[in-house]
Order: sequence, then C-alpha cells, then structure tokens
Amino acid sequence: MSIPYPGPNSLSNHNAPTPLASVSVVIPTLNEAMNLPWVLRRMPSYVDEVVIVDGRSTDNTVKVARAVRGDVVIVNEQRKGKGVALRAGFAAASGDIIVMLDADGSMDPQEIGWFISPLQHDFDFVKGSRHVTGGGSEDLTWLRRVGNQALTGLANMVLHSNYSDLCYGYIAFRRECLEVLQLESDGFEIETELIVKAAKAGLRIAEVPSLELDRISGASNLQTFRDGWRVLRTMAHECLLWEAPTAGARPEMLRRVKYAYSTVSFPRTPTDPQSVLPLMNAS
Ligand SMILES: Nc1nc2c(ncn2[C@@H]2O[C@H](COP(=O)(O)OP(=O)(O)O)[C@@H](O)[C@H]2O)c(=O)[nH]1
Ligand SMILES: [Mg+2]
Repeated sequence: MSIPYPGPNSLSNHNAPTPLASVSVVIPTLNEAMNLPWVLRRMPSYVDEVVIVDGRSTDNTVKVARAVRGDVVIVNEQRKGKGVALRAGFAAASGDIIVMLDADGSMDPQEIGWFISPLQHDFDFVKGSRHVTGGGSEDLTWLRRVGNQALTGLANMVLHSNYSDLCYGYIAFRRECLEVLQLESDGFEIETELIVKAAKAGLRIAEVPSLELDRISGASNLQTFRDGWRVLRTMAHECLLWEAPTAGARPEMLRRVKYAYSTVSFPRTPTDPQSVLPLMNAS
C-alpha cells in the first residue's frame, strides 16, 4: 500500500493525478530478538517494505523478524556499527520515502505518519525531536541529555540553524536525498552526519516531535564518551570540509511541525522468541 505524494510541482498543476509514493523502513539490529516483535507489529499498514540490517546478532533476531513479518527484507552486514548498517539498508531499500528507526522499542513506528506528512508537503528531510512540545524521552540519562544539548548548541552555532535535537536517529527523507548526502559514517555519528549534511545542502527540513521510550530489554550499544567524541569529530569534519553537490541551491529555514500526542498506553514487554518462532515452522 502506498501513500499520496504530491511532489514539488503539485501546486502549479491541480489537474494532474496525485502520484503515490512507496515507504521503506530501515532498521539496524544487533541482538534485538526480544524487542523486534513489538516494533514490527506496530508498523503502520501503509509501510510497503521493512529492511532489517543484521549480520552480527548472536540471538534469533533474523528468524524472529521473518516469523513476525514474512515479507521482511534481510540485509546481511557483517561489519560493525550502526552507520555501516544504515548505509547498507538505504542501498537496499526500494521506497520513494525512507524512514530509519531503532529496533529496541525506543522509537514507536506508530509515529511514522508524523514524519511522512511533511514529506507529502514539499519537505525533503524530516527529523524527530525529543525536545519540542509533544516530544520527550524516557531513555536519556542526565549525562546524555547534557551532552546532546551541548552538541546541538554547537551544531546550531556553526550551521546557523535552530535544531532542537542533534543525536536522535528517528528520521525520514525522500530517497533522492541519498545522492546529495553521500553518507560515509560507520557508527552512531551517522545521525549527526545526516543532519549536518542536510542543513549544508539546503534541503527543506522539518522537525517533528517524537517520544523516545525506554529500550524494552537489553542494553544500549552506545558509549557516551566514545560516541560523543565521534559526533564532535564528524561535526567538525562535515562543517569544515564537506561541500554539498547542490550547496546553497535552495537554503531553507528549519520548520517545526506540531502534533499532540494522544496519551495511549500500550503494553511493552519483551517477547520470548520461542513464542514467535513456531509461527514460522507452522507456515
Ligand atoms: N546491524 C547493526 N545494528 C546496530 C549496531 N549497533 C547498534 N545497532 C542497532 O542500532 C539501534 C540503536 O542502538 P542502541 O544500542 O539502542 O543505541 P542507543 O539507542 O543510542 O542507546 C538498535 O536497533 C541496535 O540494535 C551494529 O553494529 N550493527
Ligand atoms: Mg536505543
């Protein structure tokens, strides 16, 4: 199922039929068998393709993914790092719109609609923010919160931007953006690379509120100081050296889109992979 996608010229041509866009969701996974069922079951029906990038999990992540969603695309990526995994996933994704989110249950796929809506209205790149009305986080420790605030402030200073949240990887964009962004990060700093390059390339960017939930089970793979340093290094590198292929072509201010969260509570418990795997054997 696809979504209506007016595209940049729609305003001047009212008689043209609205084309449809397909949506791919790219999810990097490292030992997320207990959390992935919740994520996949909350995927909206208009998502056409889910791409799981794995290769290093030692639990049943891939089997569980196939059991819960039969049409899942699995990309085998043996190299270490969230950035490597996302780049492989983007290359494999076929959708007109690409959404990236985590597999640990911290990002609710039910929010995808908020990310897609600005893309249907001429925006190119939509990033989630935990620090605007309607957003929030159950997952941020005070150290990560302070670090993120400092890095966001620094990025805004050098980019002359007004982002409210830098180190957050719930993002959606038109697939054409990949040609402009030329991603090369290997680790968690890919989130910074995406955001800095999107701003430098003059993409039309919107920020939407997002509620970051606690990881359902397991431990984070991020190391605050090591990865904070990598973010800083990436920011310095991209700000100083990177010239976008379309740099300055259409510089746009960041727009902030407001949504109100309905206070729905939903059960978030780890899924025992053994309760899911017989599904696959039965089919
Ligand atoms: N394929 C792959 N996925 C990874 C790797 N490192 C982290 N991830 C995934 O990236 C997402 C974010 O990682 P997480 O550990 O939750 O970091 P945090 O959210 O920043 O604390 C999760 O879905 C992880 O499973 C990796 O080396 N390879
Ligand atoms: Mg996480």
